[in-house]
Amino acid sequence: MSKAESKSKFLAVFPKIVNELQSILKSYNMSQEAIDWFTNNLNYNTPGGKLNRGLSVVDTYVILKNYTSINDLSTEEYEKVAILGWCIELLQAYFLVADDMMDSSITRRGQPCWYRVENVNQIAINDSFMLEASIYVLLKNHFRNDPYYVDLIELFHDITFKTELGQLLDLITAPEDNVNLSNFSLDKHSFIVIYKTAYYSFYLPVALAMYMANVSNEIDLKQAHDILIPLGEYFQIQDDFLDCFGKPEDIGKIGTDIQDNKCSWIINTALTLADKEQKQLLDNNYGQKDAAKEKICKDIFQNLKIDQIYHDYEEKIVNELKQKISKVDQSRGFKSEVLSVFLNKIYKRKK
Ligand code: GPP
Ligand code: MG
Ligand code: MG
Ligand code: MG
Repeated sequence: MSKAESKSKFLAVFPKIVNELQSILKSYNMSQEAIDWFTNNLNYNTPGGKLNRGLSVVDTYVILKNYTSINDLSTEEYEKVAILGWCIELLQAYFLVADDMMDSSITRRGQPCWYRVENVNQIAINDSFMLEASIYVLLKNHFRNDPYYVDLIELFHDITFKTELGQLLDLITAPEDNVNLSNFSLDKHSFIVIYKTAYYSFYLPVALAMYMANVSNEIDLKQAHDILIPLGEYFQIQDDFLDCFGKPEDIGKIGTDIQDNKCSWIINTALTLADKEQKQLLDNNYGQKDAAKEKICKDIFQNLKIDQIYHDYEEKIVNELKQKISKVDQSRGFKSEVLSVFLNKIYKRKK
């Protein structure tokens, strides 16, 4: 099955999920207006992205079950694993609706951020909570009778908490009113991105599929974790790179990291290379809501050849990850292919 086909098969499950969630509101006698609002929230914020995380749950499950393709799954089995995939997409939707408010972002996935849509505004806060709560409704409806039900719930709770810790660090390291680049470091950056991105984007999809495929020995979960966390760190470094050097039409969003005073990989790398004069310029221009000042920072990044350093970093980390993947112990049923598929999906990504 081609990539496009597996994406459309996955997308075809989403309207069923929307129906299922709508029926709960109906059973509470919610007004049609409330049902419509919730439906819009779900449709606007959940399916419009790359769906990498959700699709990875399905792909990982297929590999762990030794199936040759998605077509080997029965309809019920496919829907069940796809629902688990959609649960991550709902988690992601919840994070992004909230993150865009916190980051004062303008666009997401090529459309205005939800809080900027007419009449939404601060209601987006409650909408983000409802996206999160929907995860547990779906888990209860579809997994309550499975022996790993509690594992799934605990995993979602644990990873959500870790992501919120990462978001906290991200925000308090980038206060809007107090730009102080000496607060930043590459070590701090690494810590932030592991918590805010790597856990939910990389470890979570694989761990979910492992529970459902019953390949969830603690040793195997740790093997997956120990490769997926550095892989997720690499992914967020790509996100930081694309925020500054990517094209909005490719990435579907307008970069805000420089104006938002973010402790990104770009500024941290630049600070390790800048001379006194460049450091002074960065101090005076980074982290301010001013396009001309943003441009001065970007010019310094160009002069320091940050793009070349990024490409070198990418080759180095990918080789290290390949080495690690080649050493995975597959004797209990875990498969290193799960990890190499992930790596191939993100290598040299432009969006
Ligand atoms: C994205 O980082 C961070 C998250 C999606 C985690 C948000 C967590 C919450 C608890 C709300 P980012 O701001 O760099 O992403 P983007 O560049 O896509 O806005
Ligand atoms: Mg953010
Ligand atoms: Mg953001
Ligand atoms: Mg970013």
